[in-house]
Amino acid sequence: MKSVESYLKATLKKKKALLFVLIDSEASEIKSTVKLAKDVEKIGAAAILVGGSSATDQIGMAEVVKNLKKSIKIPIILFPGNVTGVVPNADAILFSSLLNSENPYYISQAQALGAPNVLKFGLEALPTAYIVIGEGTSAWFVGAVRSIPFDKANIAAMYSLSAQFLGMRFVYLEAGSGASSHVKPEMIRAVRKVFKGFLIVGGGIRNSYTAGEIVKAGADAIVIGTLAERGGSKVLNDIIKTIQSVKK
Ligand code: 1GP
Repeated sequence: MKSVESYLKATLKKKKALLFVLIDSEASEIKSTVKLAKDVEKIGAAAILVGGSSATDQIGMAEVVKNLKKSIKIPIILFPGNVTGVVPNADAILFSSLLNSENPYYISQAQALGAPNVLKFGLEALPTAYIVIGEGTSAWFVGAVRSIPFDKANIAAMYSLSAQFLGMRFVYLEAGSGASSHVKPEMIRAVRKVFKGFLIVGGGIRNSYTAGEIVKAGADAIVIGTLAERGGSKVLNDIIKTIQSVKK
């Protein structure tokens, strides 16, 4: 694999939209985690994200990533909620700044503390603006987020434009894992108008209709965690089919 970023771009060109499956390394045993990753690779997921805002067991996460690496070919991309989310053997990391945090630790300090290990472990850094929408989720709470209301599309667009001007090549619009509401198509459309890079949308996506609407609005990749963990492989199958047949 040349680089994860070029793989993602090339795969996006071919498939029109990508599915990333989020694995919480603390949610289940290694055996079932590996099985889940193999299953979603088979149905066409483009990458596995490992991490989340409340995954803090670095040793456990390193073990999960090591085992995943032996079992699947699609890239393993770290999705850290803190410096503890930087572990060896993954292919890349969403090197993210939580742009709408009220705590500078999540905007630039954790990044500074984590950067030496990103280098040491040879992880490809994908510069990402992480923007949290809505309230009440772990990402919102842990990240000390000043959340953007779901209906304030223009504010999300402003943050995304600033991400572009800051040179970030990825934006991740996050409603939060298990969120009762997903990011609305109107907001995605507003962001898509101004942000030219790779647009990831996740949180609260539970069916193929929603996934299709999110991709139609301009998302390049959607992230599914909770549904995959609960074993929704038929729904995941439908989601992949739907997002890859959507006309943007
Ligand atoms: C959370 O966007 C991801 O970081 C996935 O969310 O668990 O709601 O699918 P769900």
